[in-house]
Amino acid sequence: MKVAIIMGSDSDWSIMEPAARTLQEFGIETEVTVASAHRTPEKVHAFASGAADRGVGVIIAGAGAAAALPGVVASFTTLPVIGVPINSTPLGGMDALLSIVQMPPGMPVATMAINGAKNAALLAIQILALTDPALQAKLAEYRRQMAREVDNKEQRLLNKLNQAEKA
Ligand code: RP5
Repeated sequence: MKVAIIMGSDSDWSIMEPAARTLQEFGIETEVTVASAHRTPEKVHAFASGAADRGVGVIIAGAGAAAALPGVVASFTTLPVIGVPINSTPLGGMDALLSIVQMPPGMPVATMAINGAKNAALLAIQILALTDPALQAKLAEYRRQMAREVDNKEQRLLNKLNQAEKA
């Protein structure tokens, strides 16, 4: 199954790109769309209502400002929708975070941290992995690699502290 990434503007791409890259790392087919809940509502409707038929399993929706996009997308599909609030206004992304997280009962959007596109991709992969053992194995290896990196960071810090002590 594919993952669809939709965002409110091309100006959101620098924040959403890590999601696309992470999905690519895991070999997940991805489609990318720019559409705005307020400025191109018909396009959003067509995107979301046709997503399941296009083979999409999870939708990642990023938007800044009065970020209606993830919620509106969710209203047109029963696919899981993961929202990424984007810091693109003087309010620092709090506007988008509150817009996305405060969905009414009955219409959930799984809301990530402000600019949390990478985690959106990982959550999408975890959802797809529920029915894909090969993907589960890749996720397990990803976690092991992450743990090795933390150990390396610790080692680098300890080395630095030891050197400072000797100096
Ligand atoms: C939101 O308004 C978009 O998601 C973007 O974060 C912000 C600014 O859009 P542009 O003016 O760059 O098109 O709808």
